[in-house]
Amino acid sequence: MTKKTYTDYFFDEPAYNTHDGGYVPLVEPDTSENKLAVPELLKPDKDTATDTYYTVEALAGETQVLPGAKTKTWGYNTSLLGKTILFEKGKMIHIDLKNSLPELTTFHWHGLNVPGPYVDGGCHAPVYPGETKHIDFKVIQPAATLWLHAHPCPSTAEQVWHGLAAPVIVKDAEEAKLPFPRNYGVDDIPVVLQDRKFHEDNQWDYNADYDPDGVQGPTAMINGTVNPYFDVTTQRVRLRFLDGANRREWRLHFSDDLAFTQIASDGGILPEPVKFTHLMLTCAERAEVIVDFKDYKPGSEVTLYSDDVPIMKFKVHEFKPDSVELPDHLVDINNPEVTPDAPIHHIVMSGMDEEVMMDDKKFGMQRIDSTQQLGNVEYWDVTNTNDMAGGMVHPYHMHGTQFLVISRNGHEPYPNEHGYKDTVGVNPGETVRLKVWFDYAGVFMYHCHIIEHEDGGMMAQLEVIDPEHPQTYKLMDHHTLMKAFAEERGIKVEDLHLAGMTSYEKMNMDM
Ligand SMILES: [Cu+2]
Repeated sequence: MTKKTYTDYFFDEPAYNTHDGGYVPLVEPDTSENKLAVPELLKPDKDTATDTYYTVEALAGETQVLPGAKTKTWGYNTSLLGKTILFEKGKMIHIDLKNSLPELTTFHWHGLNVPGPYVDGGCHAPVYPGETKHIDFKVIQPAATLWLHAHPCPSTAEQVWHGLAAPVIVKDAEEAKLPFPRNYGVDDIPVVLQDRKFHEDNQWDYNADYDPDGVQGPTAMINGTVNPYFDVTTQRVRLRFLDGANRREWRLHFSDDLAFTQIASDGGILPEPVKFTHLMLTCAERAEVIVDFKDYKPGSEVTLYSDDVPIMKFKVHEFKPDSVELPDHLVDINNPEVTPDAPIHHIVMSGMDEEVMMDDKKFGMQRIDSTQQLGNVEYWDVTNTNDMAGGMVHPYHMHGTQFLVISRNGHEPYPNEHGYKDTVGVNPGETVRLKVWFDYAGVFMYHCHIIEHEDGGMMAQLEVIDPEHPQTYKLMDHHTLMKAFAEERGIKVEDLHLAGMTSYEKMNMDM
């Protein structure tokens, strides 16, 4: 495989979140170590050669995260985060979306190529408390690590903070032929990176910690586990990293500068594996990596850090030697020609705090900001104009597509950006050119994935139009949404406080 080992994070150092005035540094927790929780696989209600049926239930519960009082948490089919949901390419999937929470939520399939806006599960697909909605779709994309999270703007950030985020794994025949570890829970695990602040009685308090540039906490929480360790029982371990934090960037590296190999990005397997010692993930990005423990003896420990703070340990046990080498070339990437005469989309992310905007506007639920014809392949030039105090990296995400990163300010993308992505970190002063196409018509959102920025209005939506089958969509409106939240809480709309709305109020704008 490729010989070069990269040693940097690629992103612009002056824009790291550590330079943000409101940055909350990670602190090593002073609790005893805990075995890493590996989410169980969600059991299908029924599974045939062609169809899989699931019930995904959003529920409120309590979780023993720290010693002492349990933390009030939300999750999918479990009290915190969610069971891992498996999809097989080519199959029809049927899901009952059940909301057992005290308030409305949506079920957004981040990274999944499905029709918008209802199956996609953005803000236009509310499921009210006590209600069950049903979706059906076909899995048409390659093997990848995706995720499910709540998306009821402007309360997405608070619901994700409560715990509504679950790993989703897509499998296919091509991935199955590659020499990757894939024994789930043993040598292939999701690693959901989040951070929280624990208040009195080990509770989370979103409003107390609110920051319009993104809520952070000093304690790293990996798969819902604080101070975790994982037992390594095979020479190679595949980690499916997901930055599931509201705001935090993770700058990952191992003790001894142990090199590791990225094999997949957000939307699937990379064309070539990329070896490095350091990896930065911005919010919502995924990276599948293989770590080779061949140089470690049983009894030794390997530590994973973010910046200088240890966040997870790997305890090495006896394992069978493994001489598998990754091939230089993993998969072919479909890189279609741009449609002649297609327009180039220009997207500008600007501002910080309550002033965040996309194209000088805040998100409007009923406004379509852009259109693209189904079947067209078009360039999207995404600019981050934010240069206040070094600026910040905005992770730009599009629903309903896996795009290709073509260039950064006219230069080659980073070495690990040659595969499909749905989220890309854009540095201050940078324009990232994307090549974008859609498999389905519909209304899809695009936004910064610092979740407080998206709730605060750094978000817009496009309609993908199939001229042969024109459709109209019932889009959620702000009044209906606020009324529903107020009713669920038994209060008047005037008394309703949703953190994200403060950004609109301060700028005298409507959603
Ligand atoms: Cu942002």
